[in-house]
Amino acid sequence: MKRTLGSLAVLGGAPAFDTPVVFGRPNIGSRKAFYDRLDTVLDSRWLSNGGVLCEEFERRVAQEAGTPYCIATCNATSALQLALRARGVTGEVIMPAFTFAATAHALSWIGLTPVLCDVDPDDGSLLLSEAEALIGPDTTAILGVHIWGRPSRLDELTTLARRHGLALIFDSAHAFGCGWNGRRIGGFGDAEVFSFHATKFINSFEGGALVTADGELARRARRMRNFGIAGHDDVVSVGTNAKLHEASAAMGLTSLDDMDHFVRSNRENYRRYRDELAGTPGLRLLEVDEREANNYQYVVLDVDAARTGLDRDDLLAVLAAENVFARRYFYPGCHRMDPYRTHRPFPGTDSIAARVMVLPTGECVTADDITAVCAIIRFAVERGHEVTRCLRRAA
Ligand code: T4K
Repeated sequence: MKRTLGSLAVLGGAPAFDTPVVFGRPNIGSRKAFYDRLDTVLDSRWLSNGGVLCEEFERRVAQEAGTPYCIATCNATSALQLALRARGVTGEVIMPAFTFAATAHALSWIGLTPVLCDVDPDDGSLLLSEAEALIGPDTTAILGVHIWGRPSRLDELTTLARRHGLALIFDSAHAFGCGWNGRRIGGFGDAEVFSFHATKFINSFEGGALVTADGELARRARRMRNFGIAGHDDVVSVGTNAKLHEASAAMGLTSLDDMDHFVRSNRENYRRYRDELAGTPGLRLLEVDEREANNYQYVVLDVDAARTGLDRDDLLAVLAAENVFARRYFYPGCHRMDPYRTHRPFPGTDSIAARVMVLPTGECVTADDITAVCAIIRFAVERGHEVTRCLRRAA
């Protein structure tokens, strides 16, 4: 328990945790189920190229997402590119500046131009009026992002895209298992893309999936995933290698087996953080709208430095010294990254990117860990101005 400023590890005290408490530690699921699946794969000597586990994974992802078609891929970045290519997107694509670099990279890497749009500083969702103003003669698509699994103004974006005849793709990397108004994320727009990277709610080590209700788009994307080959050796389109191999599918299936348990434990962690931090001035845990279903993979803490006296980065440093590794998700916004730098102002993105952090959660984080982490956060924030002064003096 921290009772004096000097007891904070960042100011010379002993760290609260011997073993690091880390954001992004994957949930693993049943090792036995995983090893059994791997044995099946090895016995079959069919390791990739649309193996039985990959096909089973696709069926189960489609079922969870409530979509008729699923194409599993080696990661979400490739799945985004397949979706864009298969939908025939060209020229400019409007996307939020507040996202991981992969959203913009997916576009640039295949010769599309990301047109960055500012976001609502409260929840990180695309600013609709600005998005509409950015539509020009070369715009062919909008790429929405369900940041932290929070549905991205789905109804409004659907209307906007329809009104302007634009394709609508969703980067749903964070949003597997999430929903909006009784519908699963996965069934919106022309296509949606999930990530199954190790840090995601469901993981296949690395992996992704494109889901869609458009059979023709799905057929094209499936072909492009495998070098544009139709049948055995007939190359009928450009393509890439974006296949999900069987070991990854084995992990993805094992992770899916425990999906309900992962949501429950994530939700318990979220509620514990919320209760522990409730009433601390200047701190706000991002809430889930009652129209949403969420996987609770991201516990997002918003730090209002004007009220706490301690800004987000200093709070991160305080926690890191205690062996608690929270993360800035996402910083600094694509508009401040070298490949996408622009001189237009992005006040919403700048604001939220400076304020939020994601806290450690998942099955590796215990209830006692959360109680202890929150005690450190409360103490540091209650003495925020003094902590800041000490940190500046020490620098
Ligand atoms: N769109 C959005 C909105 C995304 O956030 C992402 C990816 C994509 C698209 C593209 O999806 P993929 O193509 O990756 O499927 C990670 C991931 O590599 C990336 O998938 C993810 N988003 C991005 C936000 O984060 P880093 O740079 O944060 O990873 P790293 O190594 O710093 O790890 C983060 C935390 O997780 C650390 O605290 C360590 C912990 N960790 C990580 C791994 C990999 C573990 O404990 N175990 C692990 O195995 O990139």
